[in-house]
Amino acid sequence: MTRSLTQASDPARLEDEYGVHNYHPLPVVISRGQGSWVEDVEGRRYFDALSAYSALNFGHRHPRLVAAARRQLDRLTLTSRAFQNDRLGEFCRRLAAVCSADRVLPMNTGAEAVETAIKAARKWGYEVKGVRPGRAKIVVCHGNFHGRTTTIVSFSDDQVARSSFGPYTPGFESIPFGDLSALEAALDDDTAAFLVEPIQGEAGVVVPPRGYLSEARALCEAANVLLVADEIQSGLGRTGRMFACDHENVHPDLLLLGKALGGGIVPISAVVGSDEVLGLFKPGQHGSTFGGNPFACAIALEVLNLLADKTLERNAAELGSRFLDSLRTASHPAVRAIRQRGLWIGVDVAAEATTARQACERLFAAGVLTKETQEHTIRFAPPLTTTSDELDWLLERVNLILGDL
Ligand code: PXG
Repeated sequence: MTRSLTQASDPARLEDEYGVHNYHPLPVVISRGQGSWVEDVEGRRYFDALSAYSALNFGHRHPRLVAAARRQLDRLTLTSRAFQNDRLGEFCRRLAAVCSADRVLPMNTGAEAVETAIKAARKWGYEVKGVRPGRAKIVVCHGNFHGRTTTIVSFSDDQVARSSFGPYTPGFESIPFGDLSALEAALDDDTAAFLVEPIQGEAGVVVPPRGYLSEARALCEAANVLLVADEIQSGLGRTGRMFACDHENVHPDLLLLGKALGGGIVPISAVVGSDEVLGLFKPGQHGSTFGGNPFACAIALEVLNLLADKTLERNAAELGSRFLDSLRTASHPAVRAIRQRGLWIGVDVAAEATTARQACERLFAAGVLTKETQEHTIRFAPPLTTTSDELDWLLERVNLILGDL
């Protein structure tokens, strides 16, 4: 066999040899997916307990999403924004209604939605609030994860994500997450926005103290500062409510969505907000070749249809509490802490017992795919479509492995 033929039959080696090593994946090569399950190239089945960090909230290849994609493939896929298309308006109308907002600005990736919100907030700061030219400040939180562009890593405190990528974009002040006095002290006449994840995902599913979001909302209002909620990972049913902000009845000025909005089929993100802020953009001031394309909009519309009757939210809330109860009851000695909101669970393992990476490798060997976040947190985010029987199957394996660490 020639060298190139050997390589062509080994996708893991091809990725290793020709791809860039900016990830450290588990050693599994997935070739099929359906619902909560995936299959590797050798035919082994695994439960997908990560759901592409919430991008697969509806599982793999949900039949209604695949059907919506097929219908749209047969009609129209891309126009650019040089012309209008017959799906974008309806998508904006429906998403604005779901978010009780006026306008929707569609982009593609989560990082682009965050960048868009930064631009929108600064523009509002200068043109509406009256921030001094060139002085707009955005307050963010320690432990944040908002994406990987040069501006976004500028206000990350994760050294792996940021070092060697300077010079860094100025205009951000970072304060402790969950600390209202720090927030109050940071808000001033030059502050355009407070950008926050209502629950910090990459930090380890960190849930702020009760009342934090509603108090933050009040502080922002008092200081004439926009509250920008990054719900790219927490939104669209994941936490047992449509948005994580709903747990405190908080309505942000700008809401950022991504991941699950594309139904696990396409990247589509959005900035959703008021006319006062998003109405400031004029032609030429922002855009994206693929943003608002009819293919992605058609799928996102079906995503909103899937969420409309709240069954999936309720399922996430119910199965999530069962997940928590099961782990609490088992009381594994190697488990230090469990944080849960809906089907989003962070489990801290004791440093002397194992690392989260090793625990994920053990789970993988038992047929459960998930991924560590930080050194000692295992993050579980099963699809919101997970059935009761599937959850039992999953919990049996998870308890077995956690009990054995
Ligand atoms: N905001 C939040 C809260 C996120 O979790 C982003 C923004 C950025 O989204 P995009 O679509 O630009 O990746 C995220 C992303 C990864 C990775 O592989 C990203 C996330 C979680 C885990 C891994 O870069 N979240």
